[in-house]
Amino acid sequence: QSVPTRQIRVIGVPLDMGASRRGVDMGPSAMRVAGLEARLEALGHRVTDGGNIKVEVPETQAHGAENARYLKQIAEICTRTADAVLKTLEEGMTPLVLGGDHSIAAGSISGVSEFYRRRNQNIGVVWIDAHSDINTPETSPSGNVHGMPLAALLGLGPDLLGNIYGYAPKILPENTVLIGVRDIDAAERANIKRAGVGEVYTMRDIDERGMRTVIEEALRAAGRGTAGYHVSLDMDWIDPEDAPGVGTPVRGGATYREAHLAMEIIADHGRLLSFEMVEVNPVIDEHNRTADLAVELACSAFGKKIL
Ligand code: 4U7
Ligand code: MN
Ligand code: MN
Ligand code: MN
Repeated sequence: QSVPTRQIRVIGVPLDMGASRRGVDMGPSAMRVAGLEARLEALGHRVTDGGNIKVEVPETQAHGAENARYLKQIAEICTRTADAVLKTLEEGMTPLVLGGDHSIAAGSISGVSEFYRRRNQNIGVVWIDAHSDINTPETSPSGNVHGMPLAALLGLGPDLLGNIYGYAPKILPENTVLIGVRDIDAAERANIKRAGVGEVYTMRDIDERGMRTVIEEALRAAGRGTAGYHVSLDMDWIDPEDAPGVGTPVRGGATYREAHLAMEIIADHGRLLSFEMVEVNPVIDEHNRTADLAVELACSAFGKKIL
């Protein structure tokens, strides 16, 4: 089958300091073991692995303030990630970022945003997740930074994470869409309003209106007036039946086919600027099947067709 050929660079970010449950630092390895590079190359893409971003071992670090543990270290790792993503785009390649906990999105999206800012363009963000990840240190019930990246990118804070390259916000609320949410904290609801996030599609919206309608509408909002969009895929979006190996499982997620359909439609639209998959936790996975599903979904997002 022929899909538009891309040059893809894989960037691993083996970080788990943003989560309280350990193990998502092994996510990049699990997805590589599941055959990520070869399976994308089988579609006709040219894939190179850029290796992993340097991440300190948490046992060697002091976690700092309880309302945002490891924030300083995470901000540094996100800055390195942003630089790697920016460089990848400058070299004409599509970044494929492997997490790691979801705090890494503050880095990857800063890199994409900076590349297009230098060209006077904005980007959209398609955030696919059971959670809305829009807590600040002030509102977070856990102090886990992986619940904060969207707040940082939209300029609500924490500043250390939101101010990579010295400015905030990185993304516009009207071009930011949430898909698949089903577990939102009370304060996050207020933050979604305060930030003015364009469109939020809950699992109920997917149930009632169908995945096709929801994803088409979401992509339209993310793509309106932008260079295109970054897709941030938290594997806990998918139902734990099909994706048991995630840090924060929540019942009632997307089915196997709904997830593939969303990725297939993303590929059809052809406006994907960069892609990332996060929160795969091999410690609680079953024979690597969550990582394998992540690789399958990446293949669909990069143009794999059934027929
Ligand atoms: B993930 C939570 F309180 N909202 O802030 C929080 F429910 O990247 C969960 O989406 C965050 O997996 C989940 O800790 C972060 C909690
Ligand atoms: Mn290769
Ligand atoms: Mn998340
Ligand atoms: Mn999540």
